[in-house]
Amino acid sequence: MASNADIANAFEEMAALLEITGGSGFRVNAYRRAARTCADAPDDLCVVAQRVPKQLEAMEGIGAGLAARIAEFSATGTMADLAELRAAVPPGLPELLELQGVGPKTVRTLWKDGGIDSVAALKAAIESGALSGLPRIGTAKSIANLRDAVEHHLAAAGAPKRFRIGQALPIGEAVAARLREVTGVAQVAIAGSARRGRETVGDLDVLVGIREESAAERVSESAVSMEGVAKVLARGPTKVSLRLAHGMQVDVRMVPMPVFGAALLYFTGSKEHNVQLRERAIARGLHLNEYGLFPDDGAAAPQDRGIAPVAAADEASIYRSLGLPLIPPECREAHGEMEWTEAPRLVDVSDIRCELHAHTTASDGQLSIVELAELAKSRGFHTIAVTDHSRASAQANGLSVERLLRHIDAVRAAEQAVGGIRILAGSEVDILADGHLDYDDETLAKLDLVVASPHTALRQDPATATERLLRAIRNPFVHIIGHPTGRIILGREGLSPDIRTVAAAAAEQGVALEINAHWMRLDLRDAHVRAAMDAGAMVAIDCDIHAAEDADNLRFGVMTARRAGVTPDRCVNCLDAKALARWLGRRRGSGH
Ligand code: DGT
Ligand code: CA
Ligand code: CA
Ligand code: ZN
Repeated sequence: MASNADIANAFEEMAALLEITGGSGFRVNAYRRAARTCADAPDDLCVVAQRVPKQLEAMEGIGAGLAARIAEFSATGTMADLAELRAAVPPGLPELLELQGVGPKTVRTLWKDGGIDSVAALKAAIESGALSGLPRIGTAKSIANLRDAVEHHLAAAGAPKRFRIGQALPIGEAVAARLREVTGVAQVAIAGSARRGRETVGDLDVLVGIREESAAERVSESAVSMEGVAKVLARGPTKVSLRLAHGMQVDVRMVPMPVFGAALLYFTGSKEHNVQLRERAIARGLHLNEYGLFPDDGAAAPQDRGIAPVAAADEASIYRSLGLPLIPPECREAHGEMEWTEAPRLVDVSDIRCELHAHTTASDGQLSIVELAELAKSRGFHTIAVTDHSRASAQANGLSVERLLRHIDAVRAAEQAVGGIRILAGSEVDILADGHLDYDDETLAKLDLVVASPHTALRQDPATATERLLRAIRNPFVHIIGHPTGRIILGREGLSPDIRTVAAAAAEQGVALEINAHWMRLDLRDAHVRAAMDAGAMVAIDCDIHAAEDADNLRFGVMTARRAGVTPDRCVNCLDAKALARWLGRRRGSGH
């Protein structure tokens, strides 16, 4: 599925191609504005295009025509206009735009004045010195920049494409469910980076435990005949590799049940974790491979020489034989887990007892307050916070102070009407570029809960971003910093604050840092959460609910938390109702 960044890139390329070919400045600007709007859109535009296409037109600078192109792109992965524009220039020309620091003006000069129509032609021209006569770009400095850009581009060209966990894992689960139905299959598990809960997945690894050898062929047949298989990359007696229509690769491996644990351990990785495990085995006179943990007799492939394994059927017994607790897959990243004497009691989805970041139809959500509360009740939550956007988020229909005050009344009324769940009147208030909040303190004081989030000016330098977040953390009315960096996975970098400084301030002020559970965000990311844990800060794992299905993203936030060693006592969503009320009140200097 296309990301917002993909859509933005398509518009950006259209603008650039128009500019190169001398198209109308008005259209160039329109496409460029659309690109910016799409890149900054908080929602997944493909999802919006499928669900409520009309909503696209509510975005800044997006009229019916551009909305139709977004819909076309999300359905087909391309735009007819873009294809037409590409066809109008030499085939190698658009690639020049991918070079760092090379815009349409430069490409036009290269093409019209230098006859350069591809990256290869540019490389040759740089090497032969043919560029030095050209206007504007013929200077030594500019040529050196171009040389760097070409080198970087050629190096990156071989890098494989990755997918976000929220797209990959459901596909893996569908594959696993199908293979589970095959006769002779005893167990199916997802392995690899998807099991470890990485934010992106290179390919899916699915492990199938079979009861008898004859089942392997049936598994392989079932796999290759799945809907959505674009290509069978490899098919052997124990392994099938497939490419799915949207480009994702799936590796399916069939193993006999007695070695399922060893295979699962091996194919879960990470590679670095496996290396450390094998070294540990050697130090103990053992030999670890994907068939089991064996006594080490100095020779290879013990499984082929009739040597009985010390452990092989399940992961726990292998870890135990290596003197380790069962290490949760999320923690198998060679981040010190070999030192563990016991496994920490990591936060789990079932520990989460409230949602503290959710939107209603008052701003850009799809649910009413009552619907949101019912959803939270169905999850067994004791509390749901209504945190619609503040006024600066105009594109998300953020609330003026007057609307906010009326909204608080509506929340109180809904709490009475629904019953059985605490509904907090909150706000997701914008952290403005300089760290000031979008509502004044007097207004914030009226709220039960304040989530403060950066939404704009996400390209600030690290020092400014750090100061910005610190100022928000020090505001006495703030409880949670929402998606602190504003990054979009595989989309935009977001802020790069000094996370240690931010985490230390959060710990000192009693402010929680959010792990936004949406798989496009996962913000804080795992490394940042680790910093938060080291600093003694609390985290909030929230779904930032805009639509009912967003609540299902909780597991991605929890996986990210587990990767960083978060225990339930460090997550505000694990507090019971009373403790949560105390925590919220403490920031305001009251017992609540
Ligand atoms: P990915 O697919 O790039 O998101 O990352 P992984 O971790 O899923 O990597 P992948 O699919 O190449 O391999 C799956 C697991 O299999 C990996 O985590 C560890 C194991 N594995 C694969 N190749 C090797 C290897 O050459 N050496 C070791 N020790 N383990 C390997
Ligand atoms: Ca993989
Ligand atoms: Ca793989
Ligand atoms: Zn939000």
